Amino acid sequence: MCFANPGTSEMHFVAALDSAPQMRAVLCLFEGVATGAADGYARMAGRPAATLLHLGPGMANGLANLHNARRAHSPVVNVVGDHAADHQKLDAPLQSDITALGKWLQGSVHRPASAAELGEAVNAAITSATSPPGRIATLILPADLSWSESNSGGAAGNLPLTTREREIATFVAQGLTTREIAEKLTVSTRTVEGHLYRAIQKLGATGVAELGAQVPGDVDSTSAAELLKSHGEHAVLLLGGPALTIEGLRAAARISAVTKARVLVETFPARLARGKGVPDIPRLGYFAEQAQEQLKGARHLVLVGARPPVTFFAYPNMTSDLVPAGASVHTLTVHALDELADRLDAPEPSASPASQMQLPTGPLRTDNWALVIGALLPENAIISDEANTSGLLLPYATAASPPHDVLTLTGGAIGQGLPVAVGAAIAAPHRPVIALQADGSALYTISALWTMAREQLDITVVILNNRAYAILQIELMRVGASAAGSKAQSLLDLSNPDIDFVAIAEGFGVPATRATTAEELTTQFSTAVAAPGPHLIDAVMTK
Ligand SMILES: Cc1ncc(C[n+]2csc(CCOP(=O)(O)OP(=O)(O)O)c2C)c(N)n1
Ligand SMILES: [Mg+2]
Repeated sequence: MCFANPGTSEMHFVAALDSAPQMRAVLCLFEGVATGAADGYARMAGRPAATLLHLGPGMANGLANLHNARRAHSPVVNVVGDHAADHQKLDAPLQSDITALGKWLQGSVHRPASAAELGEAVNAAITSATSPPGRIATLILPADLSWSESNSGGAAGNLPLTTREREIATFVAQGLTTREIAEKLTVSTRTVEGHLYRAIQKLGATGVAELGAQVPGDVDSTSAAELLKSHGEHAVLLLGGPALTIEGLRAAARISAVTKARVLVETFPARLARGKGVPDIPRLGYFAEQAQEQLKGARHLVLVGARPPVTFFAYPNMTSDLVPAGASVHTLTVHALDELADRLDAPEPSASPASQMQLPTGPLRTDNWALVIGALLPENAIISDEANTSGLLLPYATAASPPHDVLTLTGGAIGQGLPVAVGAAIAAPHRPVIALQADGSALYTISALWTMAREQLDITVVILNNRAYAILQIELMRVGASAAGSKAQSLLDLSNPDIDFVAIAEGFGVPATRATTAEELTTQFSTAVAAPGPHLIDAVMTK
């Protein structure tokens, strides 16, 4: 899978796509759409997509969503063209430091010096991107590599791993035995050994070991069980990343039920399982006061796939570190969670008591639109959630909806929601994707609509149109800035002129309607979800 916005230096790559039938290429009209789509793809498929970006400036346009992808631990392989080696020293107009951009993402940078090194560099980039927990690899390809001969001749050491070989090599590196892997994948141990043999031939044994640089836990399930038995009421389990599957959430709910430990989900998860039958575990609040309240009195904080909590921003007279003073912080690996629940003899959680939402009526407001979505969410949906201030009620509204996945804004760089929806829809073509998208953030990467139309992706976009950067209006008060005048307000207001999302969507080839009441949203959302292809609803909120 390749999300592309190419230029002259990538023309050979573009031309070669027709001889690689196994690679799908999707055109994105802005690099931030390509990189966000690669993030969404990785979150749903669990494997990397490539982006194709035009030198440093192209990559720079895609950086904000690569930053979100990094925070989501999404594996991504950026393929970035560069000038031919001889041309680089001339400081031609597009010349820039691409390596610095790759490093800025705290990822790996691979720059093969000759065509002979190409196979190895590609393999190293994929290996690096997919090393748990997932990172951004940048492969810089000088244009002349495309027109010089490769003498690598497909030597075993240069061949990329197949998905299965990579999966198995990763399990091995994580310490699983051949038998355990065979059971996990429901194949024979001989099959596992065969794949492993070929992976070792390709990567060497050290390469295989490096695949699994696992985040270590500093408590095991035995000591965590002791800790929670005696200090449960003063302990908080903070879940993140790979712990947010149905299995992880169920295990955490079981642990909480027998130990009285509180359980919270990190504020902005990359992918969170939710809905009927999935324990409805609250997320750590965005505002410091909320988070402090949720963590109050905790003497032990057990992190499972999550980072130690900090506030989003610094505020005057407020602490930035959310770990309660004096609390000890422990880390537990995600796969020890089930073990811990079993060790505690914790019974299976009872079915979630939440009941399906009733459809609201009246003018659309921040506090009723989400009930419509909650009541009508289709089976097996994927929600790309960039609803921002309009989304406060969403978790409540969807707790009893059919089981679904929620993808949130992991790195705070807005403009992620529509591109992530594109990637998710491509990774999971049989699942309906619902993009709940605040107006201001939508506009950063609005051209994602065109890719949705061109690829006929099954996405329903609901624009939460409050004609404002509402969060910044709130933040303006919170930072204690003195009474803001009209000039300050004008920077946070999106009216005058009002933005016509219906016209914009239609211009990009996406059928669109406008809803101003809950009844209209109900009808339009049901119709949009039932019909194939993309649709947009401009849900205009009453002030
Ligand atoms: C890349 C990037 N640019 C700017 C910001 C600052 N910022 C945070 S929220 C926001 C406005 C969000 O407005 P909207 O998407 O309409 O959501 P609302 O607050 O109205 O719910 C801005 C500009 C950011 N977080 N990321
Ligand atoms: Mg807004």
